[in-house]
Amino acid sequence: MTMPAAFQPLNAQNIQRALSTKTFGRMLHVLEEVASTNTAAAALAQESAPNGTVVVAESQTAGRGRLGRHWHSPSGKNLYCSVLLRSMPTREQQPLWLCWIPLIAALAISRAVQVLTNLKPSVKWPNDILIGNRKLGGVLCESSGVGTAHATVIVGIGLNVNIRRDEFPDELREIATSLMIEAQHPCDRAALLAALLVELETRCESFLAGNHGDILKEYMLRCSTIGRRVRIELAHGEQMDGTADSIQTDGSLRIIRDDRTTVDIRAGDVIHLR
Ligand code: BT5
Repeated sequence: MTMPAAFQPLNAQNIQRALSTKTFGRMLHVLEEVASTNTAAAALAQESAPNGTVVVAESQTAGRGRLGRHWHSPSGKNLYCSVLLRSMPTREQQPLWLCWIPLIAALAISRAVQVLTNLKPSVKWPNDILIGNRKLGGVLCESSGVGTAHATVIVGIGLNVNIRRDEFPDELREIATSLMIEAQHPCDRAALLAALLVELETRCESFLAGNHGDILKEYMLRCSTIGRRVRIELAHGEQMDGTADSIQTDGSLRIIRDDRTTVDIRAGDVIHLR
């Protein structure tokens, strides 16, 4: 008896069979265990790996989020992958590109999930993927050589796929979710990764071709932060409360504070207040 696709270990053949991209995932490294797929992708970048190289692993021993936070990465259940981007806009456009890549990745993930499961995840600014108020996935982008001809960005994606609620550690059980929990059936990770890569590739190409307005529009429609009362946690432990108004063309989040002053946030953690 063959194992249902949803429970099969990841393998390069299954992923590439499902792939409809031009470049992303055509060079593919499938690993059993790795410290972090972002670190593995960075090492490959040093060895001149091509644009669109993907590293995916069954488990991570040191999966990380932003600001060095831990990313829970148990074996055989979820997706942990990194995409190496070498395509860059002009030097002047690079800062804008770097601001938008994590937002574009969050959009691509949400869209791929919707295509495969009919669930409709939202994005929480800047780069969390949510179902309801629970976190389904996250994005960690790391760049190097910015401003030079050798700039690279590694887009790291963690997505909870077939993990059950009782398999989350206590601290995540109430704030995280997975596709299996939400859709009530397991999902084929190879198909999901292939869908995610085509959604990411299309949006990256579109943005690099100058269609910033389309991405902004799509992001605004997906973003559950807009219109919410939020608390922004800035560096150095500072906090700011207000209402999230809109996303600006540079990808920043516009907050209207209670005294009606406006602030554009470029980096920070957002808490959706009830
Ligand atoms: C993120 O960070 O959300 C980015 C996560 C990126 C992970 C991928 S996996 C592949 C690639 N390789 C890596 O090493 N990393 C990337 P942040 O916004 O800082 O959120 C981190 C917080 O999310 C943690 O402090 C926990 O509260 C929560 N968290 C940790 N693991 C989680 C999980 N599996 N599901 C949902 N929430 C989780």
